[in-house]
Amino acid sequence: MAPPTGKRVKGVQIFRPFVYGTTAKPFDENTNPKPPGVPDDHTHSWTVFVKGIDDVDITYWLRRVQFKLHESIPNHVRMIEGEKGKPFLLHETGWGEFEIAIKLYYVPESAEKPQTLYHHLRLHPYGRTEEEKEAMRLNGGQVISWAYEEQLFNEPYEPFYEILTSGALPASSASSSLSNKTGSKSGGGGKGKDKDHGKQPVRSEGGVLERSAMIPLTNRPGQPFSRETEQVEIKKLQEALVKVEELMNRTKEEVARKEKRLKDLKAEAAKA
Ligand code: SLL
Repeated sequence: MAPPTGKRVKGVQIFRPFVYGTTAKPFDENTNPKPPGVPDDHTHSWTVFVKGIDDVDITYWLRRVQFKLHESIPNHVRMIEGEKGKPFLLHETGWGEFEIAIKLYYVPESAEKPQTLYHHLRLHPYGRTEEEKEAMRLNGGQVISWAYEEQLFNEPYEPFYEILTSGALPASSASSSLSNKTGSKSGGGGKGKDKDHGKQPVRSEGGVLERSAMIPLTNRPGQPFSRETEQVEIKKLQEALVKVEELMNRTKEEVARKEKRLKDLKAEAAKA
């Protein structure tokens, strides 16, 4: 970790979205033939990754990623160095599921300590219903287990703030009517803002641009994290809330009925 330089930008929190997870595919003579040298007991090829939403570059804040695999795998601790514009990924083959420790190493300017995420490698779809299982399948029988996450940088050092917020867009495109304010979360008291230097990143075709903190507007195959998904989730939560309220009301009525019955019984007992 490099010594921090400059001052922290007070009251500012900057978040950068990213996706991590695994994609697995069973070996199959036609669709996914087993490469030579792969042990007989291996049933799947799989990939674990960390990448930007819509594949935007994230190497300007994330320098390297360490994937710690199951100890049965030769060389089970793997370090992947960031290459600009490319996802951090690792291809493997195997037979079993296990938990992968994903350790994120930030760029030295951030002066941030590494952080570890845990992700379960899924080779087989799971779910309570066939529908849920099917939702984990992508074209060609791939099993996906992906998660959306936001990396939060709280009061970044000035030089890192510059790195985080510069270069998102060519200045000329900043005036488009499609422009959309970059994602930001305010710090305590609500005074902080991620202004991205006043640039207004433009979202095109529901996609996002390099260094932006925006989420795509719509889903596409292989890109399930979007405002659209968010709206669907919000709707589900609202519907669930209505159900919970219904249930609560019914329970309250039931309690009231029982209390009345108890009172009646007591009154009867007192008379007798
Ligand atoms: C299980 N607890 O029993 C887990 C362990 C280990 C998976 C899974 C080995 C690959 C290799 C492999 O797939 N290990 O030898 O390269 O399901």
